Amino acid sequence: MGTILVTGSLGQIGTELVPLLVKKFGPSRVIASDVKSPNSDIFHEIEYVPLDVTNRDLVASTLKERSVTEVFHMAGILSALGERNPELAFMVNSVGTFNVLDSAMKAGVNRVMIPSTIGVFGKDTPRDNVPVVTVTRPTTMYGVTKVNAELLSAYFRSKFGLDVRGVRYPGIVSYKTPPSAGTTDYAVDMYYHAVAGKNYECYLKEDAALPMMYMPDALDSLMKLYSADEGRLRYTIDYNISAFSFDPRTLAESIRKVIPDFNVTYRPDYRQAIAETWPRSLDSTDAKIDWGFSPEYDLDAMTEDMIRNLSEMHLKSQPSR
Ligand code: AKB
Repeated sequence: MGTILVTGSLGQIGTELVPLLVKKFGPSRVIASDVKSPNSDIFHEIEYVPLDVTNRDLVASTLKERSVTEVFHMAGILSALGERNPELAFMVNSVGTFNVLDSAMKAGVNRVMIPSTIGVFGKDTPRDNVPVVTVTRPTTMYGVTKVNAELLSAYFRSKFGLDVRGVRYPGIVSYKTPPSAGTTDYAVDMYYHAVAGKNYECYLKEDAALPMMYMPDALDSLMKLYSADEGRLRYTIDYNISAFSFDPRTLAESIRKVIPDFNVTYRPDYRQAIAETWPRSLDSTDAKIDWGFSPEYDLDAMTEDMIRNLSEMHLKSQPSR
């Protein structure tokens, strides 16, 4: 049994994926990495290596020297930051993904997991119930780099037999990392504000509906796909998955069922233009058929869980009297 390397361990998904892998496979098998150093001792049980995925030699030597057999390549620049810094998005998402795939193939890695995104879609894609195979002509740098990652993954799989798997994630809602660089992060931010007793000014329009999912379902899906029988997989990293769709107005209504006086105002910015190029809903049927995708949380169940967990975190962060 070899080593599992996680890139981007300090990001939204990486932060929760690493402990899950440690629980499942044991601390000796998991190595966490990120371009940044962790602030606290969050990975105390396991080895942490600094890893900039744009550094090809470093990626190659890390895989070889640590006898890596599986990679969860979670390092990535999200849509909003990608528009502010396109070169960084290209370097991390396109060059970084090539470095990981090429090094994995040369090091004889057994399996590489890479997340894709609804960002691969664009204005020419149908808006509703979008299938896996459709028009993918994005207009954001994030989308361009992620289409590139999808094509590279399919290339390494068909040309070299590298087992590469992944899903097109919708917006992911979670409470463990603060909202940061994504367009769908408004949803996380709305919960943070509601629990802190603050109103929220939303940067998307109230009717900007997008496909979404709660983090426990996002992680469960990734692990289901990881364990699936390779022979059943018809796609590479382009499996559509989504639990539900909502717009900011519907999310605010769901939050008001728990926090009745919560209020949201709307001031759309450049992120509204990004959201307008993404579908309202996805067809996840292929993921269900091929590897049993079955999300558990609906919108209100997610809201209850988010508010309970964020309230506990909020209470802990208050100075004691
Ligand atoms: C983003 O908003 O950039 C991401 C995504 C949908 O891939 N959450």
